[in-house]
Amino acid sequence: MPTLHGVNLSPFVRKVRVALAEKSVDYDAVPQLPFGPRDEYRKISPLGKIPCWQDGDFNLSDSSCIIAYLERTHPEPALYPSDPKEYGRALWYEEYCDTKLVDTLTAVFFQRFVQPRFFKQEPDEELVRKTLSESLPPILDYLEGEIGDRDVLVGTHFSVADIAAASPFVNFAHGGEKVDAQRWPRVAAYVERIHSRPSYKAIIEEEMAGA
Ligand SMILES: N[C@@H](CCC(=O)N[C@@H](CS)C(=O)NCC(=O)O)C(=O)O
Repeated sequence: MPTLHGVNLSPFVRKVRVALAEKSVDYDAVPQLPFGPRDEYRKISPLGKIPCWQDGDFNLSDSSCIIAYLERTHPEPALYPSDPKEYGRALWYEEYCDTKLVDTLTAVFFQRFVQPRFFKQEPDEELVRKTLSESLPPILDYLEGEIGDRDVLVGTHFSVADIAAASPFVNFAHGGEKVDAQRWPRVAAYVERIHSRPSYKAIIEEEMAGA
């Protein structure tokens, strides 16, 4: 059985778990923590980061690489659009959400969830306030415009773009926040819609029970 190394709270590990659930792939989970001594782990994940996928002597790091690989090993249901432009857009949204959106939403998660639980530190509420009032609004403005009237980010089918966009909003919820539906109604409804899919719903419920 293949193995997924990582912890469920990671937005990148969650991306891979959702893709695996969508494609009904069985695997073992190894709870590899992202920080700490990792010399042994670096043998399979050279940057020391989670997630890492291991299948026999085949190892692959990085959520985007792992999901692209799974698309070839388990093509159904497709998580990438076949139209070239839609395919390009899906990759772009994945990149944008894995960087700008993750950095911003996990700043809140880190202060409110990680600091008290793992480092016995009070959250820096000034940093949270600045993130919510200054860093986040332009990102949500952008996503609000991109979603338009669609159910999903690209075309008409759920794709890797939606997996990547919805994942860090789970961390945002762990940080006690959600999208202001008055100001960003499309983003708020979109996140709720994607999180209601059976794949996401089961993973979120499991996380919330353990959180
Ligand atoms: N681009 C990578 C990012 C992975 C990543 O940054 N994972 C974090 C945990 S959420 C990590 O392992 N951090 C440890 C480190 O940066 O050394 C992916 O998509 O998998």
